[in-house]
Amino acid sequence: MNPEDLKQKFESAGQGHVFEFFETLTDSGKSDLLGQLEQVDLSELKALNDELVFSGGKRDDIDFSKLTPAPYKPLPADKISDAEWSSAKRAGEEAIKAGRIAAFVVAGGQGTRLGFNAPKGLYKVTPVKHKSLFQVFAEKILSASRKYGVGIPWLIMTSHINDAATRSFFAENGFFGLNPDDVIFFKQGLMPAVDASGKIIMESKSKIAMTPDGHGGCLRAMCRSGAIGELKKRGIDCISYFQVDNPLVNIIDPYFIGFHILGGSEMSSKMIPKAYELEKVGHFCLLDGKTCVVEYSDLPQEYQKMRDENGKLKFVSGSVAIHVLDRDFVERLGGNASGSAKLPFHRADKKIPHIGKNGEKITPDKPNGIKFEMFVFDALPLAKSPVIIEGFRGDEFSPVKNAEGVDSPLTCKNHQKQQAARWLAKVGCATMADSENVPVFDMEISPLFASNEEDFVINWNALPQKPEITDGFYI
Ligand code: UD2
Repeated sequence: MNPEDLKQKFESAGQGHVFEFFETLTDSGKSDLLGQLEQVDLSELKALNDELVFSGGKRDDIDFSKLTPAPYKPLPADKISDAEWSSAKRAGEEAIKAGRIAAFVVAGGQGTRLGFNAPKGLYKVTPVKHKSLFQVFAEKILSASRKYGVGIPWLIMTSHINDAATRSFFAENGFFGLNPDDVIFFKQGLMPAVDASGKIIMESKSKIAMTPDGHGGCLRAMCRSGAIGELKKRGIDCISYFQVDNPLVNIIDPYFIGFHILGGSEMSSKMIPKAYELEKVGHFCLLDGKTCVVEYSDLPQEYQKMRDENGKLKFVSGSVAIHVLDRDFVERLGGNASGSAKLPFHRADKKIPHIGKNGEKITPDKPNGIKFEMFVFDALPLAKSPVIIEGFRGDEFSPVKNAEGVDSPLTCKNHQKQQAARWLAKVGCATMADSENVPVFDMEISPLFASNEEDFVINWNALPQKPEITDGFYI
């Protein structure tokens, strides 16, 4: 677009200040700024300002008293002998073998909260071999691909901050044995950040402040980037979604995929009973007959702590960000089809570096700006027949989020050791544990040996000679 027209457009939208330093810029500065401005959807921004900035942006649209817990399929005592769970497994395995499944990780974040200044997926998490999160996921996918004799593409959503470093990491590590053609990277979208009066923040004279559009941005990024088209070409119709911070995730889970398919669901989720009242996870609820997730930060504490008549937590279903999404559903929500519902945005108040009146750089020490993010779980109320199944925490969820305390590298390492000890106990190998029930030995089971308990038992029993279990045990 011609610069004058663009300027006119921004002025009419009350955002003309982005051109304040335009005449002082070099030719390349001018073209950088114009290129950025062309990407901004001013009518979307106006709607977001009206809804989230001028109104304060609180979720007062929810009538919490109308919330009820969402129904889910509880875990049976034994999945293998349960008729419903085993028929789901059969359906899931059929779909995997038929090449209908892709894995998908949202990995736009950095490891900043861990004091690790790189893409979070590079963070080393395993107890013995110190494998990175990405290596663990790659090996889980490779192991499923070998087991079912089928290629399983892996979509990786990066952000403008970590895309190059993520791609180099995979290249330097030979894609951890995966076929590079099956690893599909794409970048998530960006949204302009605004100040309290809804004005776009200038990061420098030639740059507006743009921030990632949240993990919910993956729906439109999958469409824009061509990743969805690639899946279609390969005959894939189910996408197994997970977060980069959870090495315990069971990425290719035939039970989960089977329940999704048999339930005719467009989006399915795993629930894990909350470990404690105020655990920082979303809550699966029903609101006006629709399944939804209400984030811990939106749900008043009295509801997070509420007990039923048996003294059990009423809103017990924790959302741990593990979903299966239908490809057509992603395309409907993330594509350009007019008339189809889109994900809502949420507001997050952040410290955003910017320039002052004379173009000087300012690094704020308290939140000065507002970023707009979408959350993937907001797709649930828009999905046909959503299915929720219970997962077992010890085999599904131990995120690495904080440098210390809960959800830290130490708790995650301990959970991996406990998982290994549990699986070993199933084959009759006892291991010693401390008073907190954490194995005293460091031990690690490679996903390439087995990435779930059932496979572990089969593969262990098939070993002609069983290895000795000592400190540093690795199989
Ligand atoms: C998320 C969920 C929470 C619970 C918890 C489980 C939200 C708002 N909350 O909390 O309900 O399920 O996870 O661990 O999601 N990401 C991107 N791009 C973005 C933002 C995030 O790729 O713009 C990725 C990020 O790399 C990570 C995931 O999304 O894999 C979760 O992001 P987070 O760490 O901000 O979410 P958290 O821990 O607040």
